[in-house]
Amino acid sequence: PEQQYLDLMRHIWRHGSERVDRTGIGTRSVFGATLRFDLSGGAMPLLTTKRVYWKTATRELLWFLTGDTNIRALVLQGVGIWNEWPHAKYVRETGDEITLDDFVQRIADNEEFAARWGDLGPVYGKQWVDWPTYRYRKDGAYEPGPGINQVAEVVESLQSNPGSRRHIIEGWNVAELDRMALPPCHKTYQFHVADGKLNALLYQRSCDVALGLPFNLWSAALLARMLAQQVDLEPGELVWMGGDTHLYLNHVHLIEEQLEREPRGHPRLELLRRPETIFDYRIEDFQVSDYTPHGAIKAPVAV
Ligand code: THF
Repeated sequence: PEQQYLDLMRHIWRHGSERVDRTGIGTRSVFGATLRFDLSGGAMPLLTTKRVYWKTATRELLWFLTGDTNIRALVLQGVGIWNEWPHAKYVRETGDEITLDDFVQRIADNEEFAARWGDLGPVYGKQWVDWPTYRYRKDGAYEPGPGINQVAEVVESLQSNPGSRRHIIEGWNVAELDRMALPPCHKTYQFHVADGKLNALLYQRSCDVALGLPFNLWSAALLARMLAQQVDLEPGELVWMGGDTHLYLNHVHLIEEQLEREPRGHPRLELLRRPETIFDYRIEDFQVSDYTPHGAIKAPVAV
């Protein structure tokens, strides 16, 4: 299964179109790609050709499920993957040339500072569990309505109407894109029940194959596992689809090193507890076994 990832990486590196992207770094890119992973028996799309920090990705997913969009909660858990965006915004808007490390320290130490500068806007967490609504009054004016918890609704629909073709969690709230630090990359999740199994599909509009995709695959599979547990289904297949699927040119050392490596075994995930709801999982509930990856490969994230 990991070979699919390596093949995609190799294909983009060899045949992708070179283009200048939003970040100015430059990418090689293909448009449209699909990967499929069997999740049965506890199998997970956790790459072994480099160490993937699955606990970091798990903490991020649990953070999404709380509805939080401020990086402080992640920072306090030692998770740094969202720090670059608020830091860049802070420097841009204040002219204060503070380093990333100092900025992050201030987010941790100062709750008020974090409230002012640590928020990413209405990104994944907000849209997943509290998608804003409005309702029309009799006079034709409209007013705010109750938020929609898409995740809770999918749990409910998987239970009450498993055959539905509408088990969807959507991050792409068109009306709010301009307030997000970054419009969602992993924007649409769809779930599907067949033969007692829960299948999941993730559509990602834009994908950083070297740095982001290992996280995105893990998180999508993890969400599928959690949902399956909550609704008493066996995990089925994860289908991943990418729109602009790219490699950053400054990831060349990572790409060349990783493509030399051979996959090592088949990591598995066990859920140690069955929490009351999809919102009650904790990091200790997840146990990975048979994971003996090659070493991590550091690379800078494009902001
Ligand atoms: N923007 C870009 N350019 N790439 C992305 O992968 C990406 N994301 C999120 C939003 N915008 C993105 C942020 N997610 C890492 C991993 C995921 C991220 C951002 C950064 C990262 O640096 N990973 C390193 C270190 C991990 C660690 O320090 O814990 C790694 O080696 O995996 C994709 O959704």
